[in-house]
Amino acid sequence: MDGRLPPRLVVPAGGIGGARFLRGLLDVAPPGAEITVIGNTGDDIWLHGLRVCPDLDTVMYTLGGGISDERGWGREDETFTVKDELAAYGVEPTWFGLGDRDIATHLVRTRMLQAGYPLSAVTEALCTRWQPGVRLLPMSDERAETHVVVDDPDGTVGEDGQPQRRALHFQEWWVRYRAALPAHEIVLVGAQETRPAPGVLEAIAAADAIILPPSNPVVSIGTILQVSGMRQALLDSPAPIVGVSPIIGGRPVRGMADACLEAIGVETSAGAVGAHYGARTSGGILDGWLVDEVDAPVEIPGVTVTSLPLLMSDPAATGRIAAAALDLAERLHR
Ligand code: FO1
Repeated sequence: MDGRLPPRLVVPAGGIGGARFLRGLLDVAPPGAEITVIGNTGDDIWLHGLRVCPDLDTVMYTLGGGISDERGWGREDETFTVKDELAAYGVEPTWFGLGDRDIATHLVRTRMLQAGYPLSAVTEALCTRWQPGVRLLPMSDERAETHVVVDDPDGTVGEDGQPQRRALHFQEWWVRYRAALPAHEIVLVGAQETRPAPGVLEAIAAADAIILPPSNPVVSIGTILQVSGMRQALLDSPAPIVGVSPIIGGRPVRGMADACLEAIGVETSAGAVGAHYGARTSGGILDGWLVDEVDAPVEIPGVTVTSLPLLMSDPAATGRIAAAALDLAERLHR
């Protein structure tokens, strides 16, 4: 990173996988490194009058020490009394795990949004408490939500005898239906109205390295790339862009990225996801790509591919993966 220490790192990130990777990156980054996280907000949802931002909260809680490690989302030592009371009233939706401690975050966020603060200011305020050790920016202050087009789960059939299609909010598809309903299309509703949040473009332009963590390539990284101007800003950045495969041995490590990749016609493999992101030299966004040894060798023209164990089985393993990503970025620094 042309000797300018401490390095400025930019990490577009989704939820659980991205947050876990960031914990390792913070462990191994040179002292004083400035890490800016561009958080996915396509998963955000209005629930019971509260604005819930799952991926921003997962990064904030994970790095701030409040995450439930066994769930990977929401708070540790959590209770779901309010959720149960809402269900007792027969108030839908009942399928989303709204925790009592977590609700405080949504109340603060909702009140600030309704007072006119942009999501970026809300996120900064919430992070004052959690001190995540990174600058957490939403990808955009404008609202854009991921919806998934499926055959109506109620089995409704149209006049033409074909299953009726419906757009479900991503959370309903992901949480209620466990992404088990085949997705005909995944759409970021409102993408055209989005702009990168304040500070995002500046961070990308000033970056020494941009790291794509093993987040969901479709509904997390893919969503962030749909924010107007985001992809171009990454391409214009002088920083090398290095990605970490979220797929090991043909399977996602967590979550259901395979259901998402199937929806966009991309094979669930480290090579196919790397090729999907594409080489920056041919209009894609990658200079480097880390794959697990079980998937090696992976050839992507224009992309430097290295292999190492990619299972983030514990903080030490995650640190090694993050260090390998930084090393590759160092080697690729133009
Ligand atoms: N994921 C689930 O699988 N079940 C849940 O009930 C659930 C609740 C939840 C509440 C708050 C939050 O911030 C995240 C929550 N998640 C839940 C995870 C979330 O749906 C996904 O992590 C992201 O949206 C995808 O990365």
